[in-house]
Amino acid sequence: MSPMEFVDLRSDTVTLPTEEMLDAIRHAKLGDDVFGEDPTVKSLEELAAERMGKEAALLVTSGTQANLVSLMSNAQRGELVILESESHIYWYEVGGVAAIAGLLPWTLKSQFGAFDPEDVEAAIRPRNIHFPEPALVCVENTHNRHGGTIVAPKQLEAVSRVAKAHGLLLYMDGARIFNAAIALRVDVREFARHVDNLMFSLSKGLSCPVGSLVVGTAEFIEKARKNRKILGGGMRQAGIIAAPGIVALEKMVDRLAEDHANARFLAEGVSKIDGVKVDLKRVQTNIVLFDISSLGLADNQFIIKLEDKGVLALMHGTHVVRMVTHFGIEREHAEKAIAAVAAVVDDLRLNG
Ligand code: TLP
Repeated sequence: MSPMEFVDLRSDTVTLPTEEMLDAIRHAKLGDDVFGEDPTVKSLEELAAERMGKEAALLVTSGTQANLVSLMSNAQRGELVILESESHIYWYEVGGVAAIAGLLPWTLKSQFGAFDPEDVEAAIRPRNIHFPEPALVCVENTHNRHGGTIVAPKQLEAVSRVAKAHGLLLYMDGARIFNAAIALRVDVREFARHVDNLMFSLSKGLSCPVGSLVVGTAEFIEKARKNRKILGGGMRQAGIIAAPGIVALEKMVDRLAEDHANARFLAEGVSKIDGVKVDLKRVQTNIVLFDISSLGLADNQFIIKLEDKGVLALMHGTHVVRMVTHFGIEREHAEKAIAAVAAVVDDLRLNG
């Protein structure tokens, strides 16, 4: 919960560290991680690699840095990267894919985040003097802009088959991959095994203050470590970031199921309100999107009115509101959010 007793549903990034995380920070054994001497960072990286069934991992400052480091480590400047047209990398990462990694983004539409393998096949043009070299395919799981939707292991496998057949690598922005694993009740390795490398965030549903992990082969992580350094992401006593990450992997993964149950409750409640449309099929994890186009409000007007009722949310495009459940949001807060949406809609009706 944020200060002032707002029900803060803007993002799972607003989560605060648990007492156990704060204790772990206080007692972490530290060293200079640029010299490879921080034992807590090493433990977290080993744990992350083991959880994903990969050889090695690298702690980075943010999800955006994780994606950028991974793009740089998976492809050479001037090469082509296939991105999902609503992906976080394409929409929200300041164009780092082009500006810094120097890659040509080639976007494809998808069904809730899952590419049709035939579309991927068609996008990979034959080697030709006129064409950029295709290097990489990226998937996002869960998919943020589609509403926290899951790309199932089978769907990943189908894309992986096409990528492999053409000598391309497959990378997953798995910022919320543990949400996908918990929702489908499968080991997270079931997702990770179909991609060459991936990242996941500590600072979202897992409640850590800072950090993401890039995970893959030892060779890839060595390149990623160097690319992290060129981006200024080499950290010194980073054990204070890693310590809560270890707590998160051990204690905060299973509870994501509560966030999903609360998101479902919230979505069903909001879907009963006249004038608000929710696509319940998309509510698969901790994100709820609802369409308010019939209310005829411009820009942030709905969000401002919700805030007056003590609930914080974000606009997601012009007529879609996003609410995200997370640690600290209980059933009663979801109830309060439903009541607030209903009250805003009622006020609008009364005041024309
Ligand atoms: N997403 C944030 C905002 O940037 C929109 C959020 O509130 O959802 N990949 C995915 C799939 C993400 O959702 C995000 C963050 C990132 C990468 C970037 O992570 P950070 O914010 O740590 O750089």
